Amino acid sequence: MLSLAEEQSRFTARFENWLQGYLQLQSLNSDYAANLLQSQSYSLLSGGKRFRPFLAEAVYQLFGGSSDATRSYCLSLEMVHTYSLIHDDLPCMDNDDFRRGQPTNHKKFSEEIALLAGDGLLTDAFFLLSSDTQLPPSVRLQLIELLSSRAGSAGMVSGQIFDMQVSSAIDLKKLQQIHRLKTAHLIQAAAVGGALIAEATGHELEIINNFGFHLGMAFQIQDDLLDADDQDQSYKSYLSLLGLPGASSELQKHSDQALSSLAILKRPKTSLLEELVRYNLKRLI
Ligand code: GRG
Repeated sequence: MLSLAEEQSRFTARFENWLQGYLQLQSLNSDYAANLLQSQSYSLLSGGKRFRPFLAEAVYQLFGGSSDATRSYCLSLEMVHTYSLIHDDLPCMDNDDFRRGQPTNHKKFSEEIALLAGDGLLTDAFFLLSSDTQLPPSVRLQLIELLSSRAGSAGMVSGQIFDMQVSSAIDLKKLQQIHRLKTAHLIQAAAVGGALIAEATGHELEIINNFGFHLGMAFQIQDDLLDADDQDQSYKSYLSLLGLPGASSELQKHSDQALSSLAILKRPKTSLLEELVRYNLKRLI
């Protein structure tokens, strides 16, 4: 059995290959503005961890999947994630100059191009999914429903609005809602999507949905702990509301609940996902 690091590096090589192939195909389309593709490629290829695609693939494999069937879903997840980061960095949102140690998309290109790069990525993600003839039409439809509901108005977008509106008087309930919508929703969609592609049962989907929620919340709390020095975020984090012991205990609680969900599944190959939960507890980026 391979370790998590080996599985991750194998998957990342496959994913980068899928992404290069996808971008190359787009470059052949003379209707695709060259600077738009350049700006999208810049953000898609700027060193993301590929956490959501890897999670989708790991869940797919847990339920016996072994082909390249997750390709379009993994690409779509990363495209939606990348759009959200590009738009989040814009001057009208967080107004950030750097992401992943490099100039943000609007700094490198322009505000107009960054805005449109995000619009294109979001829309193209659903074109890619809907036109993937490797997947049965019913699975494609379920994936589109899942991803659009998690990323849409009553999902990540409202999460962003609640985040913009909070004041220093924020309470834990509001912070949990923001984290659930902004972060856990997409991570949950990655996990459930992998199970849908592997055609898991309704009961299994429910358990994976629960697993994805707790992993997503744990991922965000860890992000808060890693961002402890970020002055802009200082009052809207688990750290400021609960202190280090409280935030660490919430992180552990969600991680334990994610692990308990896996245990309920009674599947033989849960160890990769268990390792992923433990990796999040220790990650440094
Ligand atoms: C603009 C509609 C809209 C939404 C933006 C996702 C989001 C909402 C904003 C990004 C800022 C942020 C801190 C979101 C929380 C989710 C999160 C931890 C994102 C970073 O994900 P990683 O660590 O990023 O997977 P990499 O760089 O590895 O891809």
